[in-house]
Amino acid sequence: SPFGTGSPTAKTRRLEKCPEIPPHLVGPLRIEFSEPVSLEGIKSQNPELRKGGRYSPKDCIALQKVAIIIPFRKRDEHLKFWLYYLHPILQRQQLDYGVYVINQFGNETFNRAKLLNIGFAESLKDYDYDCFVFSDVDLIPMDDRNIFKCYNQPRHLSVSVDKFGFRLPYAQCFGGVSALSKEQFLKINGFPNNYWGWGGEDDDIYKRVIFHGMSITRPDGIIGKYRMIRHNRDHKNEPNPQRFNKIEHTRESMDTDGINSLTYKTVEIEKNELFTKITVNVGKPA
Ligand code: UDH
Ligand code: NGS
Repeated sequence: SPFGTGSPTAKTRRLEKCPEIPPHLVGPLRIEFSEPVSLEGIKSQNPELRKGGRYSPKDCIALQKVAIIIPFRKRDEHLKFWLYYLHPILQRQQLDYGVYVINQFGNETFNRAKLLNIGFAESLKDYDYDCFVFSDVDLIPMDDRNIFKCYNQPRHLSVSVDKFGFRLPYAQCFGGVSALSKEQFLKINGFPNNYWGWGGEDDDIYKRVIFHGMSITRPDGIIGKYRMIRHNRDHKNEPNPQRFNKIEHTRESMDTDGINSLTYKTVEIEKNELFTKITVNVGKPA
């Protein structure tokens, strides 16, 4: 060979796929919220991030391209803790990832599931993601073996949260943090767009998954430990009185209400150093 027989140099070596089990995971993590964290500090601790909160491992080809979607409005303190803890974890997990904060514009009633649909649609304009992890801004994993990737079935990641005494509150629980591949997400027609206010949208998503012949996977209760940042109920996210009635009708509504009926107006896209912030007008309850 004209290149000699020695080991290839860094330049000519072709990258191999990352290992199935990321080698630098540490397991249980100490998570606390007593000391505030600063964006400047997080930036200097994560020098390998690219604009918009993007990362890919430099020594191997990531197994999955993951968009992390966070529904958001006026939770900047929580977001700082999320970025502080999650960026290092996601890098140890050797993911090719991007962080998308979907910020609801204005003061109308909050709509978590619609924001998640928008995150799916907007992140795909950025990159060819194959996996979507949907995470509340106030939930931090306590073990980095809880990998933010997709599995052969939709996955629930936040299985034992401190606020529930580290137990799953109910078997069908799919709220908090969940992961669906692009294919799984499209199969269920995404998430419902018309759950305004708190509650029920996660149960609707669970039913969509089951009604499409899939099931939920979860990590065990040790690896699936989470801490929630304590907070009071937000303004304009009161419990939705219609939620019980709506989840009774998922089967009839799921094929017409979802990613195929999503409408919204993009107000602003900001590519920050630690995340991409997309401010959207989702409208208001009909
Ligand atoms: N969210 C926002 N801003 C809002 C409302 C919701 O960013 O104004 C997002 C955020 O990512 C949050 C998620 O939507 O984590 C879910 O909303 P939530 O945190 O309000 O839901 P949760 O069930 O709390 O965690 C409900 C109120 C609990 C009050 C307890 C008082 N002791
Ligand atoms: C159920 C809600 C879910 C919610 C879960 C946990 O009752 O949306 O409680 O809530 N479903 C309905 O209300 C129909 S929590 O204790 O985290 O506030 O996610």
